[in-house]
Amino acid sequence: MSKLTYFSGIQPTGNLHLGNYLGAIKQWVQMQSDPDCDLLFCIVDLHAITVPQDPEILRRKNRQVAALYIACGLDPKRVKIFIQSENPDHAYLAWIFSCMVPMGWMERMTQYKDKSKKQGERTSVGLFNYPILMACDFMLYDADLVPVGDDQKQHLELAADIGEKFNNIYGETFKIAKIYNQKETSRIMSLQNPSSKMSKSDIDPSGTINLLDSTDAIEKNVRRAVTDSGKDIIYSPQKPAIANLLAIYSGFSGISISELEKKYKGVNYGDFKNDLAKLLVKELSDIQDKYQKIINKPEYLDRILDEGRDFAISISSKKIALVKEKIGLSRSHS
Ligand code: ATP
Ligand code: LTN
Repeated sequence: MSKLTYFSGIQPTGNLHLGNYLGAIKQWVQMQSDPDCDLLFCIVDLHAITVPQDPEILRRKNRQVAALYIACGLDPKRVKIFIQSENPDHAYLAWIFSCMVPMGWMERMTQYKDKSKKQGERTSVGLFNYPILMACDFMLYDADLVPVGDDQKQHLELAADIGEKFNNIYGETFKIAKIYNQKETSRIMSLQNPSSKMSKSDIDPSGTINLLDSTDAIEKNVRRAVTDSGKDIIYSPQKPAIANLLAIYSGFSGISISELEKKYKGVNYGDFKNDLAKLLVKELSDIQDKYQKIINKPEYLDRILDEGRDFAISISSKKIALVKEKIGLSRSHS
C-alpha cells in the first residue's frame, strides 16, 4: 500500500491560540506516530497578505509560527516544514486554477462573505481568491488528508470541485483530498461567547488564550470565561460554554469528556475552572520553554525551513510540469 500524504498550514498572523492548537497542530503531532504517512506543514504567508501586513512583523511571525510548530511537538526529522512563499509553485498553480473556477463557486464561500462584510471597500481580490490558493497548497503534493478545523470544510469541498473539474477536462491529474478532524476539538469557541469560534482576529482579548500567554493572562481568562445557567459540569448543547471548557480540558489532558464529567460530578464551576487553569499553565509553559530554545537558535530554524522548502519544490515542480504539459503551456511536448 502506498503511503498517505497529510498537508496543513496556518497563517503567520496574530497569535496562535488554543483553537489553532487543538483544532489543528495537536492532530498533526499525533499523526507523526503513523509510519505509513508523509507529513508536510506550511506557514501560509501568501494567505496572510490577503489583508495588509507590516513587513517586519510578517517576517517575524513566519519564524515564530515555525518555532511554535516544533515547540508543540512536530519533529523536524519526521516532517517537512516550509514557508509557502518560498515555493513559487503555489502562486503559479493558483493562477491556472483561477482561470478555470467560475465566479459563482467563489461567491458562495462563507468565510469570504463574512470577512468581506467586515472589510467593505478595502476587501482585496486576493481575499476572494484565497480558497483557490489554499486548494493549490495541498493539491500540489497529492495530499490525501488535510487536518484542519471545521471552519475550513467548505474550502476543502471547493478544492474537490476544482480537482474534479481539472481531471474531467485534462484526465486524472489531481488527488481529491479529504478533511480530517476530531469532533470535540474541531471548533473551540470564544471563552466570552460560546457561539463564535475562538479567533486570532477577535477584538476582545478575554475570549482567547494564546499559546504564548503569561500565567497571569491564562488564569485571568479562564476565571473570567462565561459559564451556563445551572451548576452541573456536563457536555451538552444546552451548556455550550461548559461544553467548550470540557473540550479544552479533554484536549490538553487526554482524559475523555465522559471521564471528566464523572470526575467533576458535584464540583462547582469555580473549582473546575481552577483545575483547568492549572492544567493550561503547565501544558503551555512546556510549549513556551521549548519555543524559547528554538527561537533563540536561528541557524537551526533556518536549516529546517531550507530543507522543507527544497523538499516541497522537489515534489511540486513535477506536478507543475505535468499541469503545463496537459494544458498546453509549453512550446512542444516534453
Ligand atoms: P482567523 O480567525 O483570524 O481567520 P484563525 O484563528 O482561524 O484566524 P488560521 O490560521 O486561519 O487562524 O487557522 C489555522 C488552523 O487552526 C486551521 O486549521 C483552522 O481550522 C484551525 N482553527 C482556527 N480557529 C479554530 C478554532 N476556534 N477551533 C478549532 N480549530 C481552529
Ligand atoms: N485557510 C486555512 C489556512 C490554510 C491551509 C492551507 C490549511 C491555507 N492553506 C492548506 C490547510 C491546508 C485556515 O486555516 N484559515
